[in-house]
Amino acid sequence: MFDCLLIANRGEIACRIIATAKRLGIRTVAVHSEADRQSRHVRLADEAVLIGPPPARDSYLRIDKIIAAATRSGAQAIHPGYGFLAENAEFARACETAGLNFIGPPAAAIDAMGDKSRAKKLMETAGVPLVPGYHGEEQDPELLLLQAERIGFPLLLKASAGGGGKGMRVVEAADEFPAALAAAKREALSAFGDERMLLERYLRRPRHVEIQVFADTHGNCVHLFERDCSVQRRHQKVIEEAPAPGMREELRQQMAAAAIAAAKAIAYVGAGTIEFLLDEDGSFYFMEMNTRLQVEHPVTELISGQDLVAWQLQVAAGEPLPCRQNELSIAGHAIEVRLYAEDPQRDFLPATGRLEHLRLPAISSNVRVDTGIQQGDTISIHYDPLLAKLIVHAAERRQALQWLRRGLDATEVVGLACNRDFLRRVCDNAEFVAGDIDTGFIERHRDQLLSSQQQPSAEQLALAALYVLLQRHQEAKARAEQTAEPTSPWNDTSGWRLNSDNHHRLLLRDSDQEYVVILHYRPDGYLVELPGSTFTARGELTTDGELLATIDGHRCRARVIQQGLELTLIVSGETRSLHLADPLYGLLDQQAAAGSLSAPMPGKIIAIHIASGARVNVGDPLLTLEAMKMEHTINAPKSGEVSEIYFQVGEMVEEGAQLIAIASEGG
Ligand code: MV4
Repeated sequence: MFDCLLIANRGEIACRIIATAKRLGIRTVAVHSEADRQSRHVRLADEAVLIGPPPARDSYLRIDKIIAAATRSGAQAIHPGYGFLAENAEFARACETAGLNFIGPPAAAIDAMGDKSRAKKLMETAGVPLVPGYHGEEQDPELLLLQAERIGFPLLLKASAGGGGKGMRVVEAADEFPAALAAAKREALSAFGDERMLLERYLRRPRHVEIQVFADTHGNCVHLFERDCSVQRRHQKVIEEAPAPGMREELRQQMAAAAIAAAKAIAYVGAGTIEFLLDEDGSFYFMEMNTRLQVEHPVTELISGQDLVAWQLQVAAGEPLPCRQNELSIAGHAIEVRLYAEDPQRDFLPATGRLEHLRLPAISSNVRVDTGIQQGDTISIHYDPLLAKLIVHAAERRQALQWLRRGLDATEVVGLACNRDFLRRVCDNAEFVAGDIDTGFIERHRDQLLSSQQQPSAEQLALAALYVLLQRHQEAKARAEQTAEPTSPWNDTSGWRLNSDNHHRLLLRDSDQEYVVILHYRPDGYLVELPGSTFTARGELTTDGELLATIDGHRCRARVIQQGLELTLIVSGETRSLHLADPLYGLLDQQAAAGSLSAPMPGKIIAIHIASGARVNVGDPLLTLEAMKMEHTINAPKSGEVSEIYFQVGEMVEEGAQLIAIASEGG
């Protein structure tokens, strides 16, 4: 086995590989760009080598720099992970030339499967079923029409140079074919510079089911069952699971046999995945073979109990496969979701920003989290927006789905948009819950899954307002404890008054409108007044900042992250952003008539801008209060003479304390 392994990747997969290498007692070397100096994979590795500026083409794709880093660090092997150079035959060859072990298949296998039409021909020879179609070189329109009529309709026109769903056009009937062919050729020529077409029978509601295979250098090849990856968006997998819902054992064996035949046809070594289209009638067809470890490999690991990265290292070191086929079996059900930095409300545009707050679910025997990020990281446009993979496992799919819901509820990302709420909604979709999934799932349920956020509920507004007041009192209490008389009634920040309806008005805004929330202090909490509804509320902030609240007798837990005046509320599967209008909002005009000004919240007087007896005009700064880690300057709500200043600089004031009296003009 190797003594030292260089991981030519970043993010969650680099961290994941390092974890297995450490477990096997292998020293690890990370490579990183300038942008990743402080990243998690660098921190976890035993050694790290800077290989260039942030752009991948100048760092993670620089074969020369990676090989040099491996040679210099004494690594005997390089693990490419997925993406970047993982399916780059030139990189595999460069490793071998440098005397380094490339943890992956032979370069020839990468080449063979990299060319889609060559791959199809190889599969056909190996007896792997292909979608009925035509993949020939002859492109005469007349011949293609004859081929189309042989294949039957509906028919799919695919650009040979296309891939990943690009350059596909459905033709419903023969009379549409000539025009559709001409249009498809034009599109392929402009998109790929190559107008060659292949024809296939169109499967209307296929599932994407893939088989994990593993081969060693001793002629052994096994499969580790299937994964269903049908829940995709624009050909990007979002949810993967194993085993495939409703998979019959006979069909599983047929697909697995075809996958192993495919691997043997190209003398495969290492971890590989054969992707199939599974039609509604149970027929399946080769789509493509991936010659790398896939993002979604954890669901296979959880149902088989195997560590596929350990298998990769053992096979690369010349050892035989750790298991024979009859020693592998399925235990339970696993589901993986990909937490992406992208904004579902903006057509999943990749999101960038700083992870101001990040909490990922606690790991357990049912919950696994593979991530390469940590709170405080900046997510840039340089790399794939995958933040983390949440993988759950349980005896039955229904239970796994329950763990997934709880895991997503416990996922908190503040500072940039992510697809958490979208994933959480999938978990409640009836078809998904029933396991009735196919590649058209997301498109079919787009409205439900992507509906723009409704107005905040009364409960959400109350929770946000409750948090603000509890946070203020917590800060004031902490400050009061630093004074000479922490128990003085003046330091009582509960805000409760005998014989007076002491209350607080907050103005909360979301992207569409404003909400005034009035909280009336009550002996056991608050009476919350919203337009059209009032209810009781009380709560407490736990030591780790969680809000435990009881709203009209309904007890719930919420997280509120405050950055300045921006509030992010995370409660029961939903993330809600609210803006807290200036705490002085509305107070000044209320108090103007009274001619006195009281403290809008507990705080410390840090500046007094006028002297007693001075004449002031509307808007003149009077004094500045420090509260909630911010400075709030109180300006004159009316013209007049300052008749009384009740406090001095440095004094603590409680909420509601009278600060200044202004005698109106003319007495
Ligand atoms: C198909 C198909 C239906 N019929 N081929 C999309 C990209 C590439 N993976 C192959 N794809 C498809 N090929 C025939 N004959 C439907 C798709 C397809 C799809 C396949 C797998 C996963 C997601 C998909 C989303 C849309 C369309």
